[in-house]
Amino acid sequence: MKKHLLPYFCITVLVASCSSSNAEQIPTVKDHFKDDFLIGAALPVRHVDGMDPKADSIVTLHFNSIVAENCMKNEKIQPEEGKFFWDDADKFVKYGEDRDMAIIGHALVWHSQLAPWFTKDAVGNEVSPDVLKQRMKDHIYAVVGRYKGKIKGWDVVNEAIVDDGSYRNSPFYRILGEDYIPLAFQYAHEADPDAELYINDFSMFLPEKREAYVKIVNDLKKRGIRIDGIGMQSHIGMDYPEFDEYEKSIVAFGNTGCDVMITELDMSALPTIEKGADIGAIFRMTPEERREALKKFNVYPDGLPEDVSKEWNDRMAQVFALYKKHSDKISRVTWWGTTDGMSWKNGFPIPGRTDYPLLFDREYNMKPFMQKIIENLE
Ligand code: 9MR
Repeated sequence: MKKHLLPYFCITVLVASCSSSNAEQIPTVKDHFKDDFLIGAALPVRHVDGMDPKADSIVTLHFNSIVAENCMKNEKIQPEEGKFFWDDADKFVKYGEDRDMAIIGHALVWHSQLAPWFTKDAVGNEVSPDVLKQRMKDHIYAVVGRYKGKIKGWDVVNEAIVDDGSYRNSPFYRILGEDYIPLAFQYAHEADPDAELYINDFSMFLPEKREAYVKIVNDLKKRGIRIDGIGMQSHIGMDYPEFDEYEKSIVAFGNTGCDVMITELDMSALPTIEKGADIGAIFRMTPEERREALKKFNVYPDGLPEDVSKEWNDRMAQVFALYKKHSDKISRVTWWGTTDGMSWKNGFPIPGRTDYPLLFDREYNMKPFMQKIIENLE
């Protein structure tokens, strides 16, 4: 850490571990960007349960938006037909309400973490279009309805398009075709007419995905169906995306009239194995391949070397300069987690890696690039 940043770091830790009463006296990330965009974090259940008090202090101090990392996903919230598990989602929403945060719901219609019963009949065949429509409607009405007026916006459809720009061959697409997207948005709007509604995906910097989403969004708008935001997940790496492609997507999405949201930001400091965020990649390797890959690609198990840390921080500073440049289009920047130790990236695409992708390190220190930004040293 640079010497001139040390006093700030000490104050942050002090304030973060005390009451929030002196929080206004130091620069915070959310205050720094208050005229630009919301600053969010994805929260796991253990955070909301109070099992990580230091992370709790950080989130309370520096963030003004939260999103449910897992607890609102289909398999968690309706594991069996008609049997809902609300405890974790209720606690998550209360956490955000208590702190007056913009609460984001994630995700209503997604092929992954989908309860096995949802698209199947009693003997395991895919259900008819009418049955799936009814199940989608019931699910969305129940979940969105329960938190009506409390959730600012929902990721309604997640990861609908694959890298070549075509529709993902998900059960939703197989059974209902392209119509499943407008239907999901329609049901969500009916369930809470005031909630914002978003479409969300990874690798949004790819020209093929850019084009596909601009078309989907324009089609929805032409049909008079509400859509407020396009979520660019932004699970990025040291060697991707190229900034000009990333910027082209921000501009193209902004030009649809929707808000652009950076919804799941993290940047792996490790060699890239898999550019997307398709969790299935983990299971495509045999245990032997995984062991080999771990040896080869888990390159900083004991800490990030100074030069790599500098490179990571320099690149993140550029990423935030890009967001700032387009703050007229970007309404929220959400990190997919708080501290490096709790990131999903430690397990993707090989379990057992030690990665450094988030805004705070394993000792709860803010990364230097952001300290410089909020202290106006950049
Ligand atoms: O961070 C989430 C991780 O804890 C889960 O195991 C994983 C399962 O699919 O989902 C992660 O979050 C994903 C998000 O919901 C959608 N975009 C990709 C994210 C990273 O996989």
